[in-house]
Amino acid sequence: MDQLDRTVPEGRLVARRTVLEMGCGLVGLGLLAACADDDRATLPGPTPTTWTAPAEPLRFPEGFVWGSATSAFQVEGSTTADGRGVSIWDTFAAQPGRIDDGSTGDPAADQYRRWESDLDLMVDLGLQAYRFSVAWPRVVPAGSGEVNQKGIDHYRRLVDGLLDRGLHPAITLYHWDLPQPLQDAGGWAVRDTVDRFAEYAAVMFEALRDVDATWLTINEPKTTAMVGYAGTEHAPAIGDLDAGLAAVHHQLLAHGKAVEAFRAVGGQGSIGIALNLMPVYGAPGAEAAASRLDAAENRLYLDPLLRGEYPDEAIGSAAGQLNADRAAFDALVLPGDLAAISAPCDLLAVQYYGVAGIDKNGTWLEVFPPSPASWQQVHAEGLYEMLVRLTDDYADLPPLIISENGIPDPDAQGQIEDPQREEFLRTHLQQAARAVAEGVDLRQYYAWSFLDNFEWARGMTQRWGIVHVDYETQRRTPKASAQWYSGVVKANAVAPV
Ligand code: IFM
Repeated sequence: MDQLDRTVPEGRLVARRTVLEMGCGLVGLGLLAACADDDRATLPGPTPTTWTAPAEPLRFPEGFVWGSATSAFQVEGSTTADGRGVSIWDTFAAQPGRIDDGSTGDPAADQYRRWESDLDLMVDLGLQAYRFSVAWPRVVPAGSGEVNQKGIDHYRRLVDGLLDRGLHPAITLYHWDLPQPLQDAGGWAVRDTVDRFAEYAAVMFEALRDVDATWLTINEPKTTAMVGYAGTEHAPAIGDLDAGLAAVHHQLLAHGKAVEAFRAVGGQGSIGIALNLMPVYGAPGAEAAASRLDAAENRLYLDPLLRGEYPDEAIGSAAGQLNADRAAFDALVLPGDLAAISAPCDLLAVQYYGVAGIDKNGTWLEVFPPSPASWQQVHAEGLYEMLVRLTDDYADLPPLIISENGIPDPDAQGQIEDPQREEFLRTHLQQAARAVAEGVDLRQYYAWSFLDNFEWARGMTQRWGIVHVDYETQRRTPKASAQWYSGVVKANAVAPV
């Protein structure tokens, strides 16, 4: 059970991962009502559908790219090798009680040393692309200033290894491992970090200028802001909602400045940001609260990126809103910021795990069965709804990719036979294919995750891989879902059961 985040004032809404991971504890304390069966029965839920998967396989467009994803801190290990600096996750994981099993980023899945055989395994499985992240502290160990050539060389070798094997690189620049010296100076709560990120991004664009890669600037700015700054369950564990909102703006601005640097370098490939998005369903009478929660969970990120404005509804004291200091947030947004944030991108990356429910008092509800990750309410059709909604609501929407989608094994030992994951992936891919058939421009899909790995506060106790990792030996064994996924990639289609 997660620790309760007592630093977030009562009545304030924090992000879905914090609230839902704390959910059981709060229910126990009588502060958060889980949805009773009665509630579930009366919830309007998603738009009623008569859709059922057809008997024939659902095909994806020619040229659709199929891959799997990881991130540096979760798989690399070797946290002190070759001049790597310290990240906020090294610091956080070293603090007693932060990580369920006391594990750290070392050795994780040891991919810093085993990357070649991991790429070979991707080829064996017929994958076409690999989404990984660059560890900022390997490239700029202090976060600013001196560049570490050994760090760059590692990622150059990894990218060349991908290209040699005919695999497409999808490269995330920031997947939560902020260099500790930048956090010591305020981290994402301060504006200076925006420029440090743009400098680091430019170093990577220059180093891989010739590579036709898919670049993702920031991974899930919401999770960093709401779980690491507003909450305390992730690094850097600040516990201040206003700092969380500052982290939202500064990460979005950092994305915008990185896009600017990408265009200036003239790098090949395409660039976008990875947002974790979730449909929000309101209980009867909770339509307004649901709309406000949607603003806080989705539009707070989508609107500045795609419309050049923040939604009015996200911040305030009504049910569903982020109860932060609106004037303080507005003061962070300087002239030119929104133009930078909304500079056109080549793609938008959607990370889809599930949905949220809310009642009229602002209490989050369990409207669909959770996975073993208590924050994840599984509802495949929500993916279809989100993809269609993006397409309908945003006139300037670039092509979409799904950069993460997955589910954990039922227990810490993990399993090779993983029918739940196969079912999860199949139903979600059916909904993705359905959206494509209705005109959604979806280009790539990445299952989360390629390997079992370090699942943040859950440490090594929650396994999300399509490939099992024996942490004693680091032996990799593809799970049944990986074999099944391999068939999907080969067919470029998802078949019914
Ligand atoms: O493991 C994480 C990943 O780092 C970011 N998105 C959600 C995944 C599952 O929690």
